[in-house]
Amino acid sequence: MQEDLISGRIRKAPENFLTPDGIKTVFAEAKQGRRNFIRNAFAAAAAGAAGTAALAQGNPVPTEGGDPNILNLPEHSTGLGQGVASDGGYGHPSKYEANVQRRQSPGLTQTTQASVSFAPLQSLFGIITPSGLHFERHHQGWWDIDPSKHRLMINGMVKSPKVFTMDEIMRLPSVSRIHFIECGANTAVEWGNVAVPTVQYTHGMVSCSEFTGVPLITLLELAGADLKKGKFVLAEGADGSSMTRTIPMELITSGEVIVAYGQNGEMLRPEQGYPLRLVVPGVQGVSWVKYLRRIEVGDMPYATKDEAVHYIDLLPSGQHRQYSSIQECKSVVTTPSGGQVLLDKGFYNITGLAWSGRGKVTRVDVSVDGGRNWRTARLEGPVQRKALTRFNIDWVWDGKPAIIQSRAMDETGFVQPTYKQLRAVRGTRSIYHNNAIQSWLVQESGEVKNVQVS
Ligand SMILES: Nc1nc2c(c(=O)[nH]1)N[C@H]1C(S)=C(S)[C@@H](COP(=O)(O)O)O[C@H]1N2
Ligand SMILES: [Mo]
Repeated sequence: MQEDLISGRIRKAPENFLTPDGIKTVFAEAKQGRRNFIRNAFAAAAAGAAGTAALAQGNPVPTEGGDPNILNLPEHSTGLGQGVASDGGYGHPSKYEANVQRRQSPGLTQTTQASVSFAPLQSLFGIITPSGLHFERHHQGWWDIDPSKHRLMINGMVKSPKVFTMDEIMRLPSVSRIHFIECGANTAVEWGNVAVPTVQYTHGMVSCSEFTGVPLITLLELAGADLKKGKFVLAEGADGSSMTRTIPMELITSGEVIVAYGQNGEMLRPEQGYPLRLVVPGVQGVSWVKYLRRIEVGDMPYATKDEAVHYIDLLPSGQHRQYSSIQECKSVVTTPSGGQVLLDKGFYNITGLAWSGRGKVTRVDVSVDGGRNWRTARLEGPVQRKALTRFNIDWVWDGKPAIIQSRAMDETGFVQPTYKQLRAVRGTRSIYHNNAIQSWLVQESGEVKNVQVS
């Protein structure tokens, strides 16, 4: 847990580049309310061995009070660097970024074969999730399927049922689009109360990629699907979970649903459904069937296990709501966020992510006083439909406790609800579709905590 908190520290602040021991010291100092650690650390280094070394090299600049890291020429400025492909022909992140990992949640039952990992949102920039950090949700484990043997069958209400090979699919006209995918259970553990410490675990079941593939409508037309009577399709995966989901035909005829093989410029990762997955923009993750092997055209919803008894919402009336699959407008501040530490008073860039399953995010407001006052954040463009949208806003921290929140709006006029508003409609016993406003408490020590404001 301690390690998780450390990995969630403020990016771009100097402590992010300290050794794990150094980070622990900063953490302890912040707890005691002392925030001058960095200055002390530099002073100590300058007065110590590093300072003397600089003088011994005949460096004319006095090092007293100076920073040896700028005064001394490091080995990488004087020696020969590594040659190409010495990393094995496929590049990896810097070893100094080893803490940036997808992780299992401390808020969920730990099993021997974990089925969920969370993306480290606190460490990511912009809107694209690096493929190796994409969250994972496997109902029956993941596979690395041989693409030469993978097939996609189109059957049901079609003139000529078809079986496609990967080669056949990849010859067809393709599109590339940036979309978010969010598991319907993202933020589920917060329904009752604050449950986990960091944004990785509260919101890390959302990711965003550029997907490349063939619009499903193209394949349906090739098979001569009956687009008048065919009101729904069933999508089926090739893994042992027999993942099956009903998709309404309107989403497909609009051209939005893609049979994707590409992710962020390369083939899908095995964890994301290599070699073929369904991309259903705006709809909860479970409908994005991985290892896609069959599409059946039908005239009514299929009521499969994954939609009749799973992925349903228990309402306060005791009734279950089915097929509530659109991911409504939502946002979260990723820095400062739970587990991070502000090292001193002064300027900070508050940054976060917003998204809506109904189209474009049009506005994000940010509060630093628990929702009493709001300022409108800057959206980093171009804002795309059904994609993560990055927002930023300036903030000068006065060193007093602050509660940071973000509230997103989308092009339908929907405003992200408070917990009070959400619970009034949904109660507290749901699992799925929690899009309430998230609050982070910045304490006087600079430590940031997950809290709920009703
Ligand atoms: N074939 C198959 N497709 C699947 C799943 C699965 O277990 N098997 N999990 C679903 C769920 S619940 C989610 S949230 C997303 C997760 O996608 P990811 O692992 O690429 O993040 O895939 C969906 N598609
Ligand atoms: Mo999911």
